[in-house]
Amino acid sequence: MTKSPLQIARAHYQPKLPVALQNYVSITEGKATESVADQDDIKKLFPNTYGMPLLTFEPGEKKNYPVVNVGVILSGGQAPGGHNVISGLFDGLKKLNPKNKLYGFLEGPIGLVEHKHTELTEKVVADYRNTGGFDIIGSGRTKLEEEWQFDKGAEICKKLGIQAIVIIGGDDSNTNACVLAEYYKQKEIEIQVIGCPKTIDGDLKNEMIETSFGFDTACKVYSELIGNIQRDASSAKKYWHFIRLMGRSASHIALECALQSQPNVCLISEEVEANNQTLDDIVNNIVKVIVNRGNAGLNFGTVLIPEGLIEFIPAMKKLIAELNDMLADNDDFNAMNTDDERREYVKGMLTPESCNIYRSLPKGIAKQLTLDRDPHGNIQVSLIETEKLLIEMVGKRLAQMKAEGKYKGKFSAINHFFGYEGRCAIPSNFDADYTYSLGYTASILISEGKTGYMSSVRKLTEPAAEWIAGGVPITMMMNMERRSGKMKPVIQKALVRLDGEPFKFFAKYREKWEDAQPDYIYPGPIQYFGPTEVCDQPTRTLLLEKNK
Ligand code: FBP
Repeated sequence: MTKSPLQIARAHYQPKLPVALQNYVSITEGKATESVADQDDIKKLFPNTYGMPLLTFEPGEKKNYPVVNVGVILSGGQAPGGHNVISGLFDGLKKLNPKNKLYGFLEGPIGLVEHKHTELTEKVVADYRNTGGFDIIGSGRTKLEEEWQFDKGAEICKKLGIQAIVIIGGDDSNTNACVLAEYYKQKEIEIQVIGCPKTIDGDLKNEMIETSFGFDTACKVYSELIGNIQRDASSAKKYWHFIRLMGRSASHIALECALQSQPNVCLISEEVEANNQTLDDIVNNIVKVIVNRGNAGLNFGTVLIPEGLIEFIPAMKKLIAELNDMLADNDDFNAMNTDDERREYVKGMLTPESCNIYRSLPKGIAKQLTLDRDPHGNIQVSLIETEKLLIEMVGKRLAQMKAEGKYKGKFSAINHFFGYEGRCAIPSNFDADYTYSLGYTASILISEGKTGYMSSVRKLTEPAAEWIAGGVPITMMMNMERRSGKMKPVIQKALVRLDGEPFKFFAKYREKWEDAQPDYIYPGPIQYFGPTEVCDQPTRTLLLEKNK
């Protein structure tokens, strides 16, 4: 494989580890835990893995661990650092017992079910250290939820002598990891299951999981691009850039990018919902900023849009919920041949209120709302082009104002969608170190015989040596939610908190950023080598959350 000079240099980067992981570990057990909500239901559904204690690692004495074979799965969307979770897991396992073996299941959870696997040796892992992507074993979105799938998984584990599986995934994949751990325990099948918090969306976080990996790098990549666009906009002075950012339901990515680049407008879905805003309200707010800037002769600017926005406009949310229930396993709908046929069917099934909204949407957007759900029953918001919808609506409103003599400026807009550009970037030092530590932590949880835990590394705004590693029972993060028309136990998604410090900081300064004189920041590309204040900074979100 031909490599760039940066790739070659990065291959030699030695990720920083917390002190407790630098040698042998002793484990401190905390108190019994409870789920974040719906305790009775969750306890009933997870009788064998509910209530386990929090685990904290501290430096300890050398121990002799029995040999263990482990299988690892990358699940869901790519996130920078996945390869380093595997490197950390591999190095940890080899250190704890050189006879330990690591297998990778290929193309996501389906690899476990369909028995597609490969052994991950030092030679294989070496090529992927500190690199972006999930290509070492591939990823996929197959949902692991049926007992026959668990049994197929147990079959291949038995064949390969695998006693533990590590699932690297987001909230849904870790929910499934917990269900799998519970099932194997209940059936007395000796396979442990450990989860690892991955997702660029940043919505898998709580008291014990400060951030999911990949969020740092992805936001830095998008912020660089936004900064570059802002510099172009203020040079050419002729375009408004409407930039939709990945992040699924949560607006963490949009908010973090706003903190890093200071755009003229950034919408936060959670605020839209809290203020019961309509699509018209959102359009009016954007128009107000464009008119103010236009009146000052500044016919350019940036608008950041979280990709999940549409789901948070209350009336749209109701429409989407009705569509989700209607389209779950709907063979009639799936068998229809034309868009018109599907449109008529949908209109006939919706409540009158939702039907009116559905009819008012441009046909393209209405169709995007009915595209296939992902295997977890979520609408695929990455496929809904909200930025184009907003450009169209804002453009119409401004044209009307112009015709009425209320606006004299110009409006020319360009749409962007940033998502895939950042998901496989070379991990920042933060993500490279964090993921390596998460993988290493998983190797210890396994060797200590734990199951149903998520690997956790905390105190992340401190230097890596001071980070605290350990394990969090996955049941602790769960609550009951409606999915595909049924109540299910799932890990609670962390949305942007309007009373949280990152949002409060943004809300304090955003009017200034709207102003005639832009206060843009141009963050530039991620730096891997150089002064620590340039190379090792975590996200602004994390720093503000920790009052730094
Ligand atoms: P995960 O939740 O699996 O980490 O995926 C995150 C994400 O990048 C979202 O931001 C985005 O909506 C989605 O994946 C896109 O999915 P796909 O990769 O299937 O197009």
